[in-house]
Amino acid sequence: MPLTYLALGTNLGDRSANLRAALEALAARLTITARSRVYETPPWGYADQPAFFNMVIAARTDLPPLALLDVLKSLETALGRRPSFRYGPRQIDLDILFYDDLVLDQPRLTIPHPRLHERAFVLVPLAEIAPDLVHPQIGLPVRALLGAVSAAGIHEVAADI
Ligand code: A4P
Ligand code: MG
Repeated sequence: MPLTYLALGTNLGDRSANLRAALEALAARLTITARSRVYETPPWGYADQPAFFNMVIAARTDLPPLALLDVLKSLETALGRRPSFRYGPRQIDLDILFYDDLVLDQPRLTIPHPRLHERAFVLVPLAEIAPDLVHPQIGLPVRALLGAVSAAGIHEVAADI
């Protein structure tokens, strides 16, 4: 079964509860094989919003990529996400980082996630569970991608999930 890596992010409401609910819903649809710890991270892209909780999971799935995206989008809605603006605050954000070593560029879905290598809030938790995973387009392992960004302000939290 294909192995996918997903990023979870939340900065509205009870952030631990949001992650807990997301993990429970994801576990009902996918086989989670690894999960990172939870990190509190300063907002990236649009600064005037609360800090995020971020984490990354690895999961096995039978769902092809677009069907997986549909599942994630419907989970976001079911978990209470309301429309916001680009890079703005959200109850829960579920992004596909990798899907095996697939490279895909479609209007609705780009894999690997096009901004993951710029984002310490993704690379810190990803490096915890997959430091040697090689980015199929960039050709570098996650630990090297992490070495090229600043992880300032990111710290692990003892989230109750
Ligand atoms: N889409 C394309 N590729 C993908 C992919 N690999 N995974 C499309 C998921 N979705 C993908 O996403 C918009 C559309 O992107 C989707 O409908 C899908 O068809 P969205 O989640 O609805 O909108 P968005 O999240 O506001 O836009 P975007 O550009 O995805 O924002 P990001 O990149 O998710 O950034 N700072 C910290 N510290 N932590 C965070 O988690 N998150 C964001 C959101 C900004 N700043 C942050 C964080
Ligand atoms: Mg998103």
